[in-house]
Amino acid sequence: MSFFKKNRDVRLIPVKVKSVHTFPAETIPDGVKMINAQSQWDKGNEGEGVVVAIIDTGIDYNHPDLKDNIIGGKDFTGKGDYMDGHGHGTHVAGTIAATNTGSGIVGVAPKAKILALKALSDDGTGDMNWTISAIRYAVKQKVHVINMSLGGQHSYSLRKAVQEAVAAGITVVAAAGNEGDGDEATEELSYPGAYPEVIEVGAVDFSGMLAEFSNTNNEVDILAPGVNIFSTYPNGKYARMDGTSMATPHMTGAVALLKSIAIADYTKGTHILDLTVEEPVEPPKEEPILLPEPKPEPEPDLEPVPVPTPTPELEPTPTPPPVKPISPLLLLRLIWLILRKK
Ligand SMILES: [Ca+2]
Ligand SMILES: [Ca+2]
Ligand SMILES: [Ca+2]
Repeated sequence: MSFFKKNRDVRLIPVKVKSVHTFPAETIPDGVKMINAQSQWDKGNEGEGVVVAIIDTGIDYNHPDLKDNIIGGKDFTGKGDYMDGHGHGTHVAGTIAATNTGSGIVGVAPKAKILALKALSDDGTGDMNWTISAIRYAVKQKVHVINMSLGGQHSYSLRKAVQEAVAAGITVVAAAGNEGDGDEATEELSYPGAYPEVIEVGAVDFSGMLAEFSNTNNEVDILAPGVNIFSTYPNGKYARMDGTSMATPHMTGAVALLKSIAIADYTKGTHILDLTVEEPVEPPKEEPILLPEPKPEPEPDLEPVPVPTPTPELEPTPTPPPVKPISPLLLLRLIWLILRKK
């Protein structure tokens, strides 16, 4: 692709900086309002105990609205420091976990902690290997969620790293990409977003309309606000930006809130598994019970034929078949319901 620099094969999902602001009084951004994050805060859940790795251009770790939530970081680009010299990673971080301490903005999960992994240079491009190394590092650090507002072409090693993260129990959230043509019937694919293992996030505006730039494909799982998003920006500033990059951290913050509930329950250790059904379940009426075909008894003196094992190491990953006809808008409604309702 011609817009890739030299042999840089990953890039952030391009964004438009629409305006830059100095410090506001504590503000809940419209996107955070739209997904009803407040409904979780009201129940005392602000993402406590959850660690989110943000693989991006780094983060301004001195930003007053972020510094208390950044527990560390690592540079994979050779810069030697995970400071954000671009602005993209800092903006993403604010949507996830800007602190609620009386000024600036509030992120979706204002008590979640951030691990800042710089895998894109200050010009917004990066080697695929930097991203893969960052994913592996996040797995070693046992983070709970990974946010990747970046994308590129399919790479077997990238998918393998994502699969390792998912196998380790980490939720991976990635941007759909901004190559959309405004037509939901045509596919635009960016990776890791389009891998079935990740939660792929497209962008809507504040009225819930799909953003024209948002990639569409059968692996998109959810739509979140990604137009005119207000968040943190380097040097203690704030900016409005557009992109599926901005939608993705709304979902990541929501995942952090949901994981926080699970972690709290687990840590307390007082929950007893109880599958009691309060309402008596109507027994099925005349429906015959369908039993699986009984397996034929194997001949005792025949060696079982070994099932040939697939060799995934050698095969390029095939394009996943379209299996999910569920409308992304329906899914957005679902996450709204989860966050809004008790
Ligand atoms: Ca704040
Ligand atoms: Ca399309
Ligand atoms: Ca997906």
